[in-house]
Amino acid sequence: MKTILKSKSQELIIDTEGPVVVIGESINPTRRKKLVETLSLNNFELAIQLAKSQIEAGADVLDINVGYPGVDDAALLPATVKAIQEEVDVPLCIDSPNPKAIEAALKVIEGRCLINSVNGEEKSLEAILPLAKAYDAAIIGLVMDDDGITHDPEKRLRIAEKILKRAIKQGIKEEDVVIDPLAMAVSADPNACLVTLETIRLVHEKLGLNITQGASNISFGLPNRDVLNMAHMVLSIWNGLTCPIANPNKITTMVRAADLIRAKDDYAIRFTEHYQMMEMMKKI
Ligand code: THG
Repeated sequence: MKTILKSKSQELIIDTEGPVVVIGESINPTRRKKLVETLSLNNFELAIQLAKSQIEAGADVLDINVGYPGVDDAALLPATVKAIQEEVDVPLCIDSPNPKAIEAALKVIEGRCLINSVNGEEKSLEAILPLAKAYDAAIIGLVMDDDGITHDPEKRLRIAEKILKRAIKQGIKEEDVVIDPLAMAVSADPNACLVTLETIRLVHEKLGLNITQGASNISFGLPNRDVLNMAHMVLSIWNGLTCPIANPNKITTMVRAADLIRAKDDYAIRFTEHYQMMEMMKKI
């Protein structure tokens, strides 16, 4: 299955049989006070700098989230998208729970983006799916619904099937639905990662869709988070994860290694190129 995203002049294919695609997470005010300060003044310098540095570190797509308390994201999200599109040429993933902000951003998107996200709740399906169709965007489907978050992988698969069915009914192609299996903190529930890994395996095997997930959610509240996140990412990739939302500085080297090991990088071209790029960056 291939999900095609586009920027101004580039086309990116997220392929369930191909190498992993990295969605850069860093343009997100979560614990980034400086980003909140600058964005609240409509100053996009830091956001643009984060965009460029993530691409240098290996990000193929950029997640754009401007959600902080009190923000008018229906105004700020499109403004941020426009500012970033003027400076970089990679596909974007617009990340907001507010359908008005999503639509405002879709109006200014150049190319073909990923909407982050719809979920299995009726109000979300009714508000977001028509936007994905109207603006020809791909869409991330979070496997939660009006009953909340289930810890049963089979039930999470059912929600993924419901989102897929409703998307197809809306006229969206199945390859444009990317599933997020939900990654919860393993400090809160010892089985949290197993539930996510089994959900990934089921969605990959039964639906064959591209799969994303936040790379750092599972380690919340624990020490040595990067190692924990990396271990979970490797296992997730083996089960069918294809486009994680992550800090590219932390994940790209591992992703290139995992691709090489899975025979998704003939003659180690991407693995070697990334290594050489990182060595060169160290010298700058
Ligand atoms: N699924 C989907 N969308 C998502 C998430 C998901 N969007 C938001 C989030 N989860 C993924 N994005 C982030 C962004 C920043 C951080 C965590 C998740 C974060 N950043 C720390 C900081 O910036 O200080 C540093 C973390 C790090 O560098 O590893 O915590 O799950 N569909």
